[in-house]
Amino acid sequence: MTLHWTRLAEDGAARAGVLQTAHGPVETPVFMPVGTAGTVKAMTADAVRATGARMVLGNTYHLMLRPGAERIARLGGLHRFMDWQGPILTDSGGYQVMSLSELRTMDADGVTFRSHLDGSKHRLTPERSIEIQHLLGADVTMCFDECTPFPATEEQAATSMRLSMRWAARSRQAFVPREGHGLFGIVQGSTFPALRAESVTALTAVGFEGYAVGGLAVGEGQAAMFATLDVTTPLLPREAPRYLMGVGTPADLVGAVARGIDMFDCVIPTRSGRTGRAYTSRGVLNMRNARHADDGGPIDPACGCPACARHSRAYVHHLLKAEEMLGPMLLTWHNIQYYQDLMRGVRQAILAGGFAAHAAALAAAWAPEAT
Ligand code: PRF
Ligand code: ZN
Repeated sequence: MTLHWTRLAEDGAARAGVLQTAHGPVETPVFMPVGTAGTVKAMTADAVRATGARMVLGNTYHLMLRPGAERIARLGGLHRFMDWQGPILTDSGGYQVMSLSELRTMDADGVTFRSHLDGSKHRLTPERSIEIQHLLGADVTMCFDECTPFPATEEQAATSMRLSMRWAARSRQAFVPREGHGLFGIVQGSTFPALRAESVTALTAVGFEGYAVGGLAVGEGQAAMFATLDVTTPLLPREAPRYLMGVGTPADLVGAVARGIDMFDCVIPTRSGRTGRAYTSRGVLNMRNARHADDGGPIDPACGCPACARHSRAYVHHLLKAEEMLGPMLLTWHNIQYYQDLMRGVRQAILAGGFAAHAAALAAAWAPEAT
């Protein structure tokens, strides 16, 4: 195999391991900050690394439209372009085409769409998506798929999943193996156990370096997401890393690790940082709330990020009210720091054989109304 994941420990269904990539090792379970357009929004690459993050996500869809994949390749690839020397996973574009582009037309071969930026016409096929991800220099490349909208009938979900399975086989054909680089398949099938099982069978017959669970966190709710994981992850190869795409809140992450997931990405910590929300060991805070205006204490006393180590809640609250750029910057840093600290704690608990107790302690400290 070209990309290797070593399983170090299992604790119930939870696993701890190390993914060896061309740009270094990544300890799992891992949370990957989202760097959609060649930046983890509001953070420098050095700041992202300082939180402990070792791997970030980039997006085929955004980068092909602006500044263009061939241009990034000419400039030395995405790592050099954004000065991120750690591993990069790129999403394949299908999900973003469906959620962002205009005037989409899908056929068996691929999808034609208009850019949400300037209305220009573009086409993505499995072959072109994989080519773009090569041009970007992705360490982990994702198969081109369709994220089945929710809700879907079982028939709609079956048709959509089977299309994604044909595209997965074409993605595998188009992928050029290189040491430290790998291709992940994406399981679809909505919330239907039989379809999830069929999807796993189709993907494992082709063979991938890792397996993602797609089509979740699209409105089905946490209970249905966990129920779908319960019938999906036990079918996946034990030796390969598993990635839950676009998830989630801290409670989602811990619950998914408990169900055998190793990798995550989500815009929640970055996006909510820009809107004034802080994730903490005691729950979520709205830093725009007036009750922080005179509070000289830190956002989270348990956090060592610059926002918490050097500034008060009152200062961060003021920055947000004054619409100063530093407000979203500090809160994004804090949230990414919280997610990295959360995952480090989870990894250590799995390695020590105490994951269940650790997860229960985390959940008990997350108050619905944090203070
Ligand atoms: N497929 C791809 N990217 C994704 C998803 C998916 O199903 C999701 C679903 N939550 C997020 N990102 N390719
Ligand atoms: Zn902090």
